[in-house]
Amino acid sequence: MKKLWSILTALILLAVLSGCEKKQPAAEPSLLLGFSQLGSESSFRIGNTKDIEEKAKEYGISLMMENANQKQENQIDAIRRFIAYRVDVIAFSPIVEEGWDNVLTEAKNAGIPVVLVDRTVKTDKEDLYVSLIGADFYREGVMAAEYLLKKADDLGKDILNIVEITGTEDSTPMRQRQQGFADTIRKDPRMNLLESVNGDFLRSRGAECMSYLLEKYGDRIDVIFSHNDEMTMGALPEIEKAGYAPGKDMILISIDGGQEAIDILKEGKINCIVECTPMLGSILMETALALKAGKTVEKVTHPVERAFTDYDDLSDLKPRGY
Ligand code: GZL
Repeated sequence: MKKLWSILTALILLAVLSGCEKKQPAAEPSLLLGFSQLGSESSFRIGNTKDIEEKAKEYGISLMMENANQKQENQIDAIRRFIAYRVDVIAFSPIVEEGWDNVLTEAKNAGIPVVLVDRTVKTDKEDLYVSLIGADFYREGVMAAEYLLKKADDLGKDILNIVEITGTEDSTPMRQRQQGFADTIRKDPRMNLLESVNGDFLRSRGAECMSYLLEKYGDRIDVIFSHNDEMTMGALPEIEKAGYAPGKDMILISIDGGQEAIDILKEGKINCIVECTPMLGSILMETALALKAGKTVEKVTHPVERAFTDYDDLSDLKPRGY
Protein backbone atom coordinates (compact mmCIF):
# COMPACT_ATOMS: atom_id res chain seq x y z
CA MET A 1 0.00 0.00 0.00
CA LYS A 2 2.86 2.31 1.02
CA LYS A 3 4.57 1.59 -2.35
CA LEU A 4 1.39 2.51 -4.22
CA TRP A 5 1.17 5.86 -2.39
CA SER A 6 4.77 6.72 -3.21
CA ILE A 7 4.20 5.91 -6.93
CA LEU A 8 1.04 8.04 -6.96
CA THR A 9 2.86 10.93 -5.22
CA ALA A 10 5.70 10.72 -7.76
CA LEU A 11 3.22 10.78 -10.69
CA ILE A 12 1.34 13.81 -9.27
CA LEU A 13 4.65 15.61 -8.67
CA LEU A 14 5.76 14.86 -12.24
CA ALA A 15 2.48 16.21 -13.64
CA VAL A 16 2.71 19.39 -11.57
CA LEU A 17 6.35 20.05 -12.46
CA SER A 18 5.87 19.45 -16.19
CA GLY A 19 2.97 21.95 -16.11
CA CYS A 20 5.22 24.50 -14.44
CA GLU A 21 8.13 24.23 -16.86
CA LYS A 22 9.14 27.69 -18.03
CA LYS A 23 7.30 28.37 -21.30
CA GLN A 24 9.58 29.85 -23.89
CA PRO A 25 8.07 33.26 -24.78
CA ALA A 26 6.71 33.20 -28.34
CA ALA A 27 9.25 34.85 -30.59
CA GLU A 28 8.37 38.50 -31.15
CA PRO A 29 6.83 38.90 -34.66
CA SER A 30 9.49 40.33 -36.98
CA LEU A 31 7.06 42.88 -38.36
CA LEU A 32 3.39 43.90 -38.62
CA LEU A 33 1.98 43.64 -42.16
CA GLY A 34 -1.41 45.11 -43.10
CA PHE A 35 -2.99 43.40 -46.13
CA SER A 36 -6.19 44.52 -47.88
CA GLN A 37 -7.54 41.65 -49.97
CA LEU A 38 -10.08 42.70 -52.64
CA GLY A 39 -12.58 39.87 -52.11
CA SER A 40 -13.25 36.13 -52.38
CA GLU A 41 -14.61 36.06 -55.94
CA SER A 42 -12.62 33.12 -57.27
CA SER A 43 -10.48 30.08 -56.41
CA PHE A 44 -7.52 32.26 -57.42
CA ARG A 45 -8.44 34.86 -54.79
CA ILE A 46 -9.18 32.30 -52.09
CA GLY A 47 -5.89 30.55 -52.88
CA ASN A 48 -4.05 33.86 -52.77
CA THR A 49 -5.49 34.75 -49.34
CA LYS A 50 -4.69 31.27 -47.97
CA ASP A 51 -1.12 31.40 -49.26
CA ILE A 52 -0.49 34.86 -47.75
CA GLU A 53 -1.86 33.74 -44.37
CA GLU A 54 0.21 30.55 -44.39
CA LYS A 55 3.43 32.29 -45.42
CA ALA A 56 2.97 35.05 -42.81
CA LYS A 57 2.89 32.31 -40.13
CA GLU A 58 5.89 30.57 -41.70
CA TYR A 59 7.94 33.79 -41.74
CA GLY A 60 6.86 34.82 -38.22
CA ILE A 61 5.13 37.93 -39.54
CA SER A 62 2.11 39.39 -37.74
CA LEU A 63 -0.63 39.83 -40.39
CA MET A 64 -3.66 42.11 -40.29
CA MET A 65 -5.76 40.71 -43.19
CA GLU A 66 -8.92 42.58 -44.23
CA ASN A 67 -11.33 41.41 -46.95
CA ALA A 68 -12.93 44.28 -48.92
CA ASN A 69 -15.71 42.16 -50.45
CA GLN A 70 -15.18 43.62 -53.94
CA LYS A 71 -15.52 47.28 -52.83
CA GLN A 72 -12.76 49.84 -53.44
CA GLU A 73 -14.01 52.02 -50.60
CA ASN A 74 -13.50 49.14 -48.18
CA GLN A 75 -9.89 48.80 -49.35
CA ILE A 76 -9.31 52.54 -48.86
CA ASP A 77 -10.79 52.34 -45.33
CA ALA A 78 -8.59 49.33 -44.51
CA ILE A 79 -5.44 51.13 -45.68
CA ARG A 80 -6.36 54.12 -43.49
CA ARG A 81 -6.75 51.75 -40.52
CA PHE A 82 -3.33 50.24 -41.23
CA ILE A 83 -1.84 53.77 -41.25
CA ALA A 84 -3.53 54.62 -37.94
CA TYR A 85 -2.24 51.33 -36.51
CA ARG A 86 1.29 52.22 -37.65
CA VAL A 87 1.92 48.90 -39.38
CA ASP A 88 5.45 48.38 -40.74
CA VAL A 89 4.33 47.58 -44.32
CA ILE A 90 1.03 47.92 -46.20
CA ALA A 91 0.20 45.52 -49.02
CA PHE A 92 -2.96 45.23 -51.11
CA SER A 93 -4.45 43.90 -54.34
CA PRO A 94 -6.21 46.92 -55.90
CA ILE A 95 -9.59 45.92 -57.31
CA VAL A 96 -9.34 48.61 -60.02
CA GLU A 97 -6.42 50.72 -61.25
CA GLU A 98 -7.68 54.25 -60.58
CA GLY A 99 -8.64 56.15 -57.39
CA TRP A 100 -5.72 55.41 -55.04
CA ASP A 101 -3.64 58.62 -55.10
CA ASN A 102 -5.06 60.19 -51.92
CA VAL A 103 -4.81 57.18 -49.62
CA LEU A 104 -1.40 56.13 -50.98
CA THR A 105 -0.14 59.68 -50.46
CA GLU A 106 -1.33 59.41 -46.83
CA ALA A 107 0.65 56.16 -46.46
CA LYS A 108 3.72 57.80 -48.04
CA ASN A 109 3.43 60.82 -45.71
CA ALA A 110 3.18 58.40 -42.77
CA GLY A 111 6.44 56.81 -43.93
CA ILE A 112 4.82 53.37 -44.45
CA PRO A 113 5.98 51.50 -47.60
CA VAL A 114 3.24 50.06 -49.85
CA VAL A 115 3.57 46.81 -51.82
CA LEU A 116 1.09 45.98 -54.60
CA VAL A 117 0.16 42.30 -54.84
CA ASP A 118 -1.41 40.72 -57.95
CA ARG A 119 -2.81 43.90 -59.53
CA THR A 120 -1.45 47.43 -59.99
CA VAL A 121 -2.61 51.04 -59.82
CA LYS A 122 -2.55 53.85 -62.41
CA THR A 123 -1.05 57.06 -60.99
CA ASP A 124 0.94 60.08 -62.20
CA LYS A 125 2.49 60.52 -58.77
CA GLU A 126 5.93 59.17 -58.08
CA ASP A 127 6.77 56.49 -55.54
CA LEU A 128 3.32 55.79 -54.15
CA TYR A 129 4.34 52.14 -53.97
CA VAL A 130 7.74 50.48 -53.64
CA SER A 131 7.05 47.16 -55.36
CA LEU A 132 4.55 45.26 -57.55
CA ILE A 133 4.40 41.48 -57.11
CA GLY A 134 2.07 39.95 -59.69
CA ALA A 135 1.59 38.26 -63.03
CA ASP A 136 2.40 39.72 -66.42
CA PHE A 137 -1.25 39.85 -67.53
CA TYR A 138 -0.40 41.18 -70.98
CA ARG A 139 1.74 38.06 -71.53
CA GLU A 140 -1.16 35.90 -70.32
CA GLY A 141 -3.36 37.44 -73.05
CA VAL A 142 -0.63 36.82 -75.62
CA MET A 143 -0.27 33.17 -74.52
CA ALA A 144 -4.03 32.65 -74.85
CA ALA A 145 -3.97 34.04 -78.39
CA GLU A 146 -0.84 32.12 -79.38
CA TYR A 147 -2.64 28.90 -78.43
CA LEU A 148 -5.60 29.93 -80.63
CA LEU A 149 -3.39 30.69 -83.66
CA LYS A 150 -1.89 27.20 -83.35
CA LYS A 151 -5.35 25.61 -82.89
CA ALA A 152 -6.66 27.51 -85.93
CA ASP A 153 -4.07 25.80 -88.12
CA ASP A 154 -5.35 22.40 -86.94
CA LEU A 155 -9.02 23.39 -87.36
CA GLY A 156 -8.34 24.50 -90.95
CA LYS A 157 -11.10 27.16 -90.91
CA ASP A 158 -10.87 30.42 -92.92
CA ILE A 159 -12.59 32.47 -90.21
CA LEU A 160 -12.81 31.93 -86.44
CA ASN A 161 -15.56 33.93 -84.68
CA ILE A 162 -14.51 34.80 -81.12
CA VAL A 163 -16.50 36.03 -78.12
CA GLU A 164 -14.72 37.38 -75.04
CA ILE A 165 -15.93 37.32 -71.42
CA THR A 166 -13.80 39.88 -69.61
CA GLY A 167 -12.89 40.29 -65.94
CA THR A 168 -13.68 43.28 -63.71
CA GLU A 169 -13.78 46.46 -65.81
CA ASP A 170 -10.77 48.79 -65.23
CA SER A 171 -8.83 46.10 -63.36
CA THR A 172 -5.24 45.34 -64.39
CA PRO A 173 -5.87 41.71 -65.43
CA MET A 174 -8.92 42.69 -67.51
CA ARG A 175 -7.15 45.55 -69.35
CA GLN A 176 -3.88 43.74 -69.98
CA ARG A 177 -5.27 40.29 -70.85
CA GLN A 178 -7.65 41.93 -73.34
CA GLN A 179 -4.82 44.00 -74.86
CA GLY A 180 -2.37 41.11 -75.11
CA PHE A 181 -4.99 38.88 -76.73
CA ALA A 182 -6.17 41.59 -79.16
CA ASP A 183 -2.63 42.60 -80.20
CA THR A 184 -1.82 38.99 -81.02
CA ILE A 185 -4.95 37.93 -82.92
CA ARG A 186 -4.87 41.19 -84.92
CA LYS A 187 -1.97 39.74 -86.92
CA ASP A 188 -4.13 36.88 -88.22
CA PRO A 189 -6.93 37.62 -90.76
CA ARG A 190 -8.79 34.46 -89.73
CA MET A 191 -9.56 35.94 -86.29
CA ASN A 192 -12.86 37.82 -85.93
CA LEU A 193 -13.88 39.18 -82.52
CA LEU A 194 -17.70 39.29 -82.42
CA GLU A 195 -18.15 40.91 -78.97
CA SER A 196 -16.64 41.40 -75.50
CA VAL A 197 -18.88 41.33 -72.42
CA ASN A 198 -17.98 42.02 -68.77
CA GLY A 199 -18.27 38.99 -66.46
CA ASP A 200 -16.58 40.68 -63.46
CA PHE A 201 -14.53 37.49 -62.77
CA LEU A 202 -17.69 35.93 -61.26
CA ARG A 203 -19.11 32.47 -62.02
CA SER A 204 -22.71 33.71 -62.00
CA ARG A 205 -21.91 36.57 -64.38
CA GLY A 206 -19.99 34.16 -66.62
CA ALA A 207 -23.19 32.13 -67.00
CA GLU A 208 -25.26 35.25 -67.73
CA CYS A 209 -22.72 36.47 -70.32
CA MET A 210 -22.57 33.09 -72.05
CA SER A 211 -26.35 32.82 -72.17
CA TYR A 212 -26.57 36.31 -73.74
CA LEU A 213 -23.85 35.50 -76.31
CA LEU A 214 -25.44 32.17 -77.27
CA GLU A 215 -28.82 33.86 -77.66
CA LYS A 216 -27.27 36.53 -79.91
CA TYR A 217 -24.73 34.51 -81.96
CA GLY A 218 -25.63 30.82 -81.48
CA ASP A 219 -23.58 28.45 -83.62
CA ARG A 220 -21.62 31.35 -85.17
CA ILE A 221 -19.41 31.17 -82.07
CA ASP A 222 -16.22 29.20 -82.67
CA VAL A 223 -14.11 30.40 -79.70
CA ILE A 224 -14.80 31.68 -76.17
CA PHE A 225 -11.95 33.60 -74.50
CA SER A 226 -12.76 33.90 -70.78
CA HIS A 227 -10.54 35.98 -68.48
CA ASN A 228 -10.79 33.53 -65.57
CA ASP A 229 -11.81 29.99 -64.65
CA GLU A 230 -14.77 31.07 -62.50
CA MET A 231 -16.50 32.68 -65.48
CA THR A 232 -15.51 29.69 -67.65
CA MET A 233 -17.15 27.31 -65.18
CA GLY A 234 -20.26 29.49 -65.24
CA ALA A 235 -20.30 29.45 -69.05
CA LEU A 236 -19.88 25.68 -69.48
CA PRO A 237 -23.40 24.54 -68.45
CA GLU A 238 -24.92 27.27 -70.67
CA ILE A 239 -22.99 25.93 -73.68
CA GLU A 240 -24.15 22.37 -72.96
CA LYS A 241 -27.77 23.48 -72.31
CA ALA A 242 -27.74 25.10 -75.77
CA GLY A 243 -26.77 21.73 -77.25
CA TYR A 244 -23.09 22.35 -78.01
CA ALA A 245 -20.06 20.29 -76.89
CA PRO A 246 -17.61 22.64 -75.13
CA GLY A 247 -14.02 21.98 -76.19
CA LYS A 248 -15.24 20.53 -79.50
CA ASP A 249 -18.06 22.59 -81.09
CA MET A 250 -16.65 25.67 -79.35
CA ILE A 251 -13.01 26.19 -78.32
CA LEU A 252 -12.69 27.35 -74.69
CA ILE A 253 -9.67 29.36 -73.55
CA SER A 254 -9.44 30.33 -69.87
CA ILE A 255 -7.00 31.80 -67.33
CA ASP A 256 -5.96 30.96 -63.74
CA GLY A 257 -5.37 27.18 -63.67
CA GLY A 258 -7.06 26.09 -60.42
CA GLN A 259 -7.68 22.38 -59.83
CA GLU A 260 -11.37 22.41 -60.80
CA ALA A 261 -10.66 23.93 -64.22
CA ILE A 262 -7.62 21.74 -64.85
CA ASP A 263 -9.75 18.65 -64.19
CA ILE A 264 -12.32 19.92 -66.73
CA LEU A 265 -9.51 20.52 -69.26
CA LYS A 266 -8.41 16.91 -68.75
CA GLU A 267 -12.01 15.88 -69.58
CA GLY A 268 -11.64 17.77 -72.90
CA LYS A 269 -14.25 20.48 -72.19
CA ILE A 270 -11.69 23.31 -71.92
CA ASN A 271 -8.91 23.52 -74.53
CA CYS A 272 -6.38 25.88 -72.96
CA ILE A 273 -5.82 27.39 -69.50
CA VAL A 274 -3.13 30.03 -69.07
CA GLU A 275 -1.69 29.80 -65.56
CA CYS A 276 -2.09 32.74 -63.19
CA THR A 277 -0.57 31.66 -59.91
CA PRO A 278 -2.01 32.99 -56.64
CA MET A 279 1.04 31.71 -54.71
CA LEU A 280 2.59 35.13 -54.08
CA GLY A 281 2.92 34.85 -50.27
CA SER A 282 6.62 33.98 -50.06
CA ILE A 283 7.73 36.82 -52.35
CA LEU A 284 5.51 39.23 -50.38
CA MET A 285 6.95 38.17 -47.00
CA GLU A 286 10.54 38.37 -48.27
CA THR A 287 9.84 41.82 -49.72
CA ALA A 288 8.27 43.03 -46.45
CA LEU A 289 11.22 41.74 -44.40
CA ALA A 290 13.69 43.40 -46.80
CA LEU A 291 11.83 46.71 -46.46
CA LYS A 292 11.81 46.42 -42.65
CA ALA A 293 15.58 45.84 -42.80
CA GLY A 294 15.99 49.00 -44.89
CA LYS A 295 17.01 47.11 -48.03
CA THR A 296 15.97 48.04 -51.58
CA VAL A 297 13.49 45.73 -53.34
CA GLU A 298 12.61 44.92 -56.95
CA LYS A 299 10.10 47.41 -58.43
CA VAL A 300 8.31 44.61 -60.33
CA THR A 301 8.37 40.83 -59.76
CA HIS A 302 6.51 38.57 -62.21
CA PRO A 303 6.10 34.87 -61.32
CA VAL A 304 6.94 32.39 -64.08
CA GLU A 305 3.73 31.04 -65.65
CA ARG A 306 2.84 28.50 -68.36
CA ALA A 307 -0.16 27.37 -70.40
CA PHE A 308 -1.93 24.03 -69.99
CA THR A 309 -3.48 22.87 -73.28
CA ASP A 310 -5.13 19.92 -75.03
CA TYR A 311 -1.79 19.32 -76.74
CA ASP A 312 -0.12 18.52 -73.38
CA ASP A 313 0.13 15.27 -71.43
CA LEU A 314 -1.03 16.45 -67.98
CA SER A 315 -1.24 12.98 -66.42
CA ASP A 316 1.63 13.70 -64.00
CA LEU A 317 0.64 17.32 -63.20
CA LYS A 318 0.99 17.93 -59.43
CA PRO A 319 -2.15 19.03 -57.47
CA ARG A 320 -2.66 22.76 -58.08
CA GLY A 321 -3.25 23.79 -54.46
CA TYR A 322 -6.04 26.27 -55.37
C1 GZL B 1 -5.32 37.81 -61.59
C2 GZL B 1 -6.39 38.10 -60.60
C3 GZL B 1 -7.71 37.76 -61.16
C4 GZL B 1 -7.87 36.28 -61.43
C5 GZL B 1 -9.30 36.12 -61.13
O1 GZL B 1 -4.10 37.84 -60.99
O2 GZL B 1 -6.37 39.47 -60.26
O3 GZL B 1 -8.67 38.13 -60.21
O4 GZL B 1 -7.54 35.92 -62.73
C6 GZL B 1 -9.44 36.98 -59.89
O5 GZL B 1 -9.69 34.81 -60.88
O6 GZL B 1 -10.74 37.29 -59.64
